[in-house]
Order: sequence, then structure tokens, then C-alpha cells
Amino acid sequence: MTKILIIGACGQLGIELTHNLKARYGDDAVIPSDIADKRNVYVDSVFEILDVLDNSNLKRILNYHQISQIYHLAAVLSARGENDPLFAWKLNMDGLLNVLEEARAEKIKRVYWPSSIAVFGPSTPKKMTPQETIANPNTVYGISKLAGERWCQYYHDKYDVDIRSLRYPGLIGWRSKPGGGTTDYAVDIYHKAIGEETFECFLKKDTILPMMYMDDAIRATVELMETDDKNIQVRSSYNISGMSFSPEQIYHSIKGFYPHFEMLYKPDYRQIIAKSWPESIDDTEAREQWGWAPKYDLPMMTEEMLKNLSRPVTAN
Ligand code: AKB
Repeated sequence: MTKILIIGACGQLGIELTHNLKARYGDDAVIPSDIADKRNVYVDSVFEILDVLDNSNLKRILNYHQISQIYHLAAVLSARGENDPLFAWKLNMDGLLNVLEEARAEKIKRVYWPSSIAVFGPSTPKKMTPQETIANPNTVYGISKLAGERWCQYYHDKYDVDIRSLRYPGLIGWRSKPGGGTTDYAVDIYHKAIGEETFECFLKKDTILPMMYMDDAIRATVELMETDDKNIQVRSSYNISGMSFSPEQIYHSIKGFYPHFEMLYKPDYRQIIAKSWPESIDDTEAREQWGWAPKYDLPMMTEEMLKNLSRPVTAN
């Protein structure tokens, strides 16, 4: 029987994935965990408090629940990482190594770990960035993701750990807010539009970045995790692509629904991070090897985001 542990289940991606996997595999098959006691997020579910740096607690949880798959999502993202680089390195690197080591020792069947477009750096080709290319990241987050990819490949090749990974672009969803990322402006902007507030953008108006609607990201993750082992030829992390846009373009797509919406530009240190990343991603390998194809473009995503965020909140 599949039994899944989600590490970082109360973060932006964790909430969406837990929701989706519980619907797919059944409530009891998915154990959400988080460093904070947020069991109120999962009222009808078993919940574990887990700091991924605590490997004895990780081992206990794996054994107690007879876990067969791990989704390790806990990380410090790009912008927050620059404020405390040593802690970001510790959490992102030691956390992954704990998971890989326990996966090897406890013979966990399958592991998912997200990488990011942040593995690329200023010298990477900006347009249609290929799977294999120059990757000299200059943020601690990017360095930790690139090193993490190498560790994933190592544990796969040396110990046969079935680890699977995607290089996510900026993720945009309505169920939860992100924290500490450079692409997060593209989530906040929708909340400000709904609240009829002026949005202050921390990037310049023409800064194009690769992005993806959350439904596509979740579907890509589940498709990768469910595909046959023989389809997976990339054991570091797969490029995947959804759409690319600038702050000015997302602003205009929202203006189509909220004509009075206003935006100001106040670029800060996150502009430098954004400029070091690609504008668009070539995901040929993911398409050819396990059939990846995105569904959402910017107009479709804007419509979905505004529709869902403006729905009245109903009690469970
Ligand atoms: C961030 O902005 O740090 C993340 C990412 C691109 O991995 N959303």
C-alpha cells in the first residue's frame, strides 16, 4: 500500500500537493508534516510535527507510519535565503541529505524533491534555457538547489534511491500564499487586485520570468511520480515550462477584469536575483520522456485566480 509523508505540508506547494494526493490516494494514505504545529490546517487528518533537520524524529515517523514515499518540500526560498545564507544552506542541504539518507537506509520506494529555475545564473542562456547548460547560480538558494540536484543523482546512481525532481518556475496558486520567493509578486498582485489596493512591485516592469499555474505544477509532479521508472532518464531534475511574462504583462491581464487597478514599481534586491534567472525554459526532455504538457497560459491563469480569490469564504 502507498503511504506518503509530506514534509513541509503547510507551505505553498505542500498545501496543494497534500490536498491533491489525499483526494487521489485516500485520506489515510497521506501524512502531512510541518515544522510548526499547524494541525488546524488538516483538521480531519493525522499530522506530524517534523523539523527535517531532526533525523531521529524523521526515522521514527517513517517507521511508525510505514511510509513508502516521501515528498520533501521544506526549503528557504531565494529572497529570504539572501537574508540568512548560512541558515538557508543548512536547511536546504542538510534537510535533503537527511531525507536521502533515511530513504536509503529505510528502503523508501520513491522520493520527490523540488528543484528550481534558480539553479541557473547570469551566464546561463536566457531564452529557452536547455536541460543541460551553464549553471552558475549566485543566490544561496540556487547554489543549494544545484548541489541538491547533484546529491539526488548520486543517491540514485550509487544507492538506487528512486528520487524524482522538477525545476519549478515561479508557482502561482490561490489556495495558499508563498513566502520568501522572488517570483512571489505574481501571487501578491492578484490579492491586491481583489482587495482593490494599489500594488507595489519589487521588480522592474520588463523583467520576464518563467512561471506556472499551480494546477499545472501539481499535475506535473504527480505525473512524474507516477510514471514508469524506465521513462525517467534525468535523475538530477527536469526542466518544465508553463508560461513566461513580465510584471507589466500580468498587470495588463488583470486590468482586463479590474480596469481601475493600479501598480507602482519599486525595484529592490530581488530585481538582481530575477535578472540572473532565465526568461523561458526548454522542457523537451520532460515532454518526450514522460509526456509533460502545460495547460495554462497567462489569460487562463488570470481568469482562474480572480474567480477563485473573489469567491466568498465558506465555513467547512
Ligand atoms: C523563488 O522565487 O525563490 C521560487 C523559485 C523560482 O524557486 N519561487
